[in-house]
Amino acid sequence: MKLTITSFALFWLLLPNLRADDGYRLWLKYDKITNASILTSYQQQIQSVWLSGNNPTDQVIQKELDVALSGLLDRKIPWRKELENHQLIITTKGIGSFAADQGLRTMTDRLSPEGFFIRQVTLEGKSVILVMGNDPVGTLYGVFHFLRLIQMQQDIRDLAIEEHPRLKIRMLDHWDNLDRTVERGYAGFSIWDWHRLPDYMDPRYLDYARANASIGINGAALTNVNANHLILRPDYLDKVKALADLFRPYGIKVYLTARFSAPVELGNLETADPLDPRVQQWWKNKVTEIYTRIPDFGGFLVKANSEGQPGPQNYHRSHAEGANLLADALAPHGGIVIWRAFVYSNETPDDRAKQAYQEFVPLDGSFRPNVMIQVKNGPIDFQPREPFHPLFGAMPNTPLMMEFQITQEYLGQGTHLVYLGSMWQEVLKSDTYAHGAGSTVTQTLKESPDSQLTGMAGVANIGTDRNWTGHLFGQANWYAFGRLCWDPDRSADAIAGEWIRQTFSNQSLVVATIQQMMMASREYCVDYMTPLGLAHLMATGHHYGPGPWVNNLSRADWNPTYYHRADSAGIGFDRTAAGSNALEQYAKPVRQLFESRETCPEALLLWFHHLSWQDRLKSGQTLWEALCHHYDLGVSGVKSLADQWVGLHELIDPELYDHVRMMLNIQRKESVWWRDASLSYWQSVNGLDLPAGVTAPEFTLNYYKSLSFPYAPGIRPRW
Ligand code: GCW
Repeated sequence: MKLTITSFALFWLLLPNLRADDGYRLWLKYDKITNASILTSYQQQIQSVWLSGNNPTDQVIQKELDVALSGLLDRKIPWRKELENHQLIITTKGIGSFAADQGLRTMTDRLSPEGFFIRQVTLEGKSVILVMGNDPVGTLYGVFHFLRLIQMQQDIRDLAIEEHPRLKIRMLDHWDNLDRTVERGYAGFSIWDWHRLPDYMDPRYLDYARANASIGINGAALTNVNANHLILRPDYLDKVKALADLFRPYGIKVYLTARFSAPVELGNLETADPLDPRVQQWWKNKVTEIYTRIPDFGGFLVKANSEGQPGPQNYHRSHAEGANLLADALAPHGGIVIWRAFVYSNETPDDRAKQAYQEFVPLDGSFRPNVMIQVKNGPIDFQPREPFHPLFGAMPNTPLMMEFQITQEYLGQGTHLVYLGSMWQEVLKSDTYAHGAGSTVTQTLKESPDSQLTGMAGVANIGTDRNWTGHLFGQANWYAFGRLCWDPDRSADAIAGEWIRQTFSNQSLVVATIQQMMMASREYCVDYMTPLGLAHLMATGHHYGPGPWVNNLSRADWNPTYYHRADSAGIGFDRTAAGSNALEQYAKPVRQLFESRETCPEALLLWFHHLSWQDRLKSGQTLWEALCHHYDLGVSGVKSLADQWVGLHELIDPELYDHVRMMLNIQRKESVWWRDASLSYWQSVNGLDLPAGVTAPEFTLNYYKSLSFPYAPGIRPRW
């Protein structure tokens, strides 16, 4: 018996390629290339590697290449420090003799921070592939780019690639609490094991850094914006330092969230007033304490005077005065403040969509030069679809940073396949007309008054789940976020293709099918949750399922009824001049486009307009018919995702296949739930029959209302 077990184990050990894939390796799998002719050709083209530097980043590069090349090429590639034919040369500008080579001079001169080139060149008569970075991290990025090409089985003959990031700050915001819960996290607990840090360094930290570096992410705010002052206590700073040290060779800077009231809570002062000299001194000392441990600390991310967080307004000071307090403390060390624009007041009865703009535009120009304002993609809150935030382009004297939400708080959380690349692209490509046609959101991000302060942040979807993101396709959103930060003009479709090839397979049927699934998925989600420009219809607290009927929350603008405004006559939020006039915050051409019902894209109709149920849309359908039709499209869309997936059964790793199949089954049921609950509610309001061909909801409205999910993951803690 004993013998049988041993030989069984041995059998599995000897056949590593048969091991099912649990998703842990993300898009860095490095499995042997199965196509024999491609494998042979790569083996011929990469016969040795020369790494010319030896700094900590080079050491990271060496390890990565060792694992990657021996996996992909199925043989150990020797390291040699002399020029050979068919060599892969990894070097950094200013190191070694390659940079001085006359023929390479122009290219080398052109390199910019974090940039790299990859070229097939002939040096001293030897044909080599040269990966050269402007700086060590640029070289690392070049190496990951090269490995991506191999993983995607691209032709590596005659390479002539030159890349540099279009945005400087490319960061993940973790909404991770010190007790390891993650606000809006659907992939288990926080990967930061604060209790055991700094002595126990979970190997995951390294894999986290590798994954981020592989897609160009260079910053991480480790803690929740609903902040805990304890992170600023010396023992916690030691823990943060351990992470910062580990991330440094990967080019990742650490940021922390600063709780505005920390001088009171931690410093025993009786005030946190930004104009009080004791408070200013406290922050200066605290920041020095941080930089003593972490010389390249990135800075603070702050949520202030928003949803109960303390802030300068507690002391009748402005957001600028609050941000500048921290900026002054950070400036001598080169740190920055990232101040969030996600504010809406308890007292203001005005349309919530208008409030951030009202608060921040008057402050344009009054922030210190090391302050960035972080603006959510839309004016409300990471909904399945929102128009772009009117702040983009409206604060020309202040660097604005995009904030996307990678974690799918409002888009099916941990169980729905929704590729966000296409949603982000839609926002980035929107024309703000801030300086005439062509001022896309991307353009406004690039045109920061300080060319060093451009950036994008994404609320992370990472947790302790073995596959990091809960739903395997959550990995695609992490990946796409990084790739879009690097180049916001890269197409979401192409990024999906890259991710699929590295995650599943290079077979064209697999790539084409999954690409199509991904690109369609977001619109399906919009259709079964919030079609035609509706928003914020999720149930209270968890935001998971439908709750369009909710109208009992303490604040009007937390209630779905506030957002849809449905009654027996019609539905939608009038944001034209006749209504809240939120449209006045957009440049004229945008305003005009949205103001007229004729030209307003149907996808945003009920965001900007209140319509009667019987109004006719362009299709000739009444609004009610169109709404029902969209819910159906969403539901049938998810069914088609599930069907397409089944078609890939034999072509995908069985464990990954099953994982996604089961998730799609949940999504299928829940899309029906969303449609049925929503339709029952709308019917209870408008008294209309369902149009012919629309399936009646399975249960009564009371049933949908009765559902409760007290333990749904990611619920924000009460404080
Ligand atoms: O989307 C809302 C979330 C809150 C979050 C807030 C914010 C961190 O429901 O959980 O708090 O946005 O962005 O600050």
